[in-house]
Amino acid sequence: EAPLDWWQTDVIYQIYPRSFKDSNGDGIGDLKGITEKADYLKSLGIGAIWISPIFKSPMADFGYDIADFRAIEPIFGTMEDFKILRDTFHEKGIKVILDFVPNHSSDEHEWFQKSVQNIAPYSDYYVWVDAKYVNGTRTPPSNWLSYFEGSAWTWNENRQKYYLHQYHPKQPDLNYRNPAVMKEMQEVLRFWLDLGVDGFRVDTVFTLVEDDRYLDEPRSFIPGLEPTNIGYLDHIYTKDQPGTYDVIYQFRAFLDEYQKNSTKPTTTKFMATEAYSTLDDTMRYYGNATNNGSHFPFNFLLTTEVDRQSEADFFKSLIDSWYEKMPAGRWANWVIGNHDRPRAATRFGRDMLDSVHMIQFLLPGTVISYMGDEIGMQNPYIRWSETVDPPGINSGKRLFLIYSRDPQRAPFLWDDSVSAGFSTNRTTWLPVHPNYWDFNFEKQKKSAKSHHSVYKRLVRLKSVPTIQRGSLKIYAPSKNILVVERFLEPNSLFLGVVNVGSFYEAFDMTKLLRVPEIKLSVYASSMNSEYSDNEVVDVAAVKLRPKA
Ligand code: TEU
Ligand code: CA
Repeated sequence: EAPLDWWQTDVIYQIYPRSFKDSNGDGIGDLKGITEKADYLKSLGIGAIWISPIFKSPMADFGYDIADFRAIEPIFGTMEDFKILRDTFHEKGIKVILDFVPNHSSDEHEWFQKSVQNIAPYSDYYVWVDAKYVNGTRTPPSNWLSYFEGSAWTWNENRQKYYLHQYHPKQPDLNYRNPAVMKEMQEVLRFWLDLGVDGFRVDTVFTLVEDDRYLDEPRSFIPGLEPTNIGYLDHIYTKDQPGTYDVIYQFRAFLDEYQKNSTKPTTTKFMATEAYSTLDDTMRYYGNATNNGSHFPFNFLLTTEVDRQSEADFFKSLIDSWYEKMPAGRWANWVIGNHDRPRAATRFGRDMLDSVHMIQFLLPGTVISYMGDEIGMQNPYIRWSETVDPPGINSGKRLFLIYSRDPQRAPFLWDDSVSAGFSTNRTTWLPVHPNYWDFNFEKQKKSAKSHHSVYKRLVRLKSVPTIQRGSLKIYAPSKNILVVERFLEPNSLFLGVVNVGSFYEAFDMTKLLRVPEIKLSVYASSMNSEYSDNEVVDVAAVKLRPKA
């Protein structure tokens, strides 16, 4: 068996840079702040950081609208600050992964400015389409919707055409039918690879290419949605189109080529793709027999499909489905949260978070963690008047709590000082969770049963051979009990037993212990587990607290 590579063994930790650590007191996190926390991250045991976009941006989508793919946004610091960050983490053996946003640029990007002026070669860098005229009135080419509410088309007087934006009007979609665009974006990859970055998280890949007949999409079967809401239509022409996969294969080929041609010995240049797609469409991002796709497409099953109400057999079939559908020879991964979804500790509850972490870490595949989940941060309530996220604002006063992503982006809770130690400024770009004085990292640091301590132990567990390459079997012996079994020949067995229900349970593990002489120890005792470490457990009646 080939030895596992870094992106298979290392835990990847996502940093949302505006909210991790503010070094200069302007209330917004920055690169120096991240560098200041390098020791914190090293002690967590993670092996790679993925930093959400840090590039020049007017911040219409808080960095996912990029005005210069090669420049650092001044709010975050300078190129010098980036190089110091890179060196600091590399010296500690931590890889640095950047966000790569190929679907769109900012409308303030030079390419778009020139495209609007119809200046060669930029005229066709974006998706420009003629208007349709209905009874003499100008209408968009199709009924396509933006992920941020309303039409995906905006009229441009100068071009006398509409341009496509699957997200914000300030995020025009790039046109991958134009080979020059692919070239440009590969050069962006080269720029950062030359600067020593280890890989990329590729943003919103399912929207890269659209059907160019610009036909209307049919209504979805989801009831009760406003006609301006993205869920109102079935995205048969704008999502996971065949051409999209070719774009991904070309990015991957570029990374592999770069690595091959590199004169210095180098570690694998990695890419993970982000797509909220059906399982079948998601799997296609891995590639096929002729082309490699991404090293892995993010697995959002534990992010979007389960919550604290889910029963054990549902967890089981969901988890099994990933391994069943994953193409042979590929590598799995598990995500429980990110800057776009309500936090794991909010969806599952803090009483269940450690169990969910245990499931995530015990499963074969790479773990990707969202900053703050290691201490069980929860979504704060953020008022309408404080809301800044476009889908929150655009969905209006009545619905913003459903669509705003601000709460999961609130600042990291470091300690009980001003603004939770995130900033010296009392005013921060998003409010600090009001419970920070009682709930923060400092407070958890010393307790062996804190979320933080459990998380740290799970990171270490991830380097155990049985967890890295043992076989997997999942059992749901009752509606409340979920068992994750990992086994490595000849006799190494790990059993993760989780009670997802709301009643105390006594669980008989005798049958599962198919290796006769086993020294049982509770590896990770969560804050609400009945056991302490190394306690001898009566295997015939393992006591399980609710959600633990
Ligand atoms: O997200 C793409 C995505 O698929 C979404 O879940 C989207 O954020 C959500 O539906 C909008 O409410 C990526 C980034 O992670 C996200 O932060 C960006 O806003 C988006 O792409 C555009 O770049
Ligand atoms: Ca697109």
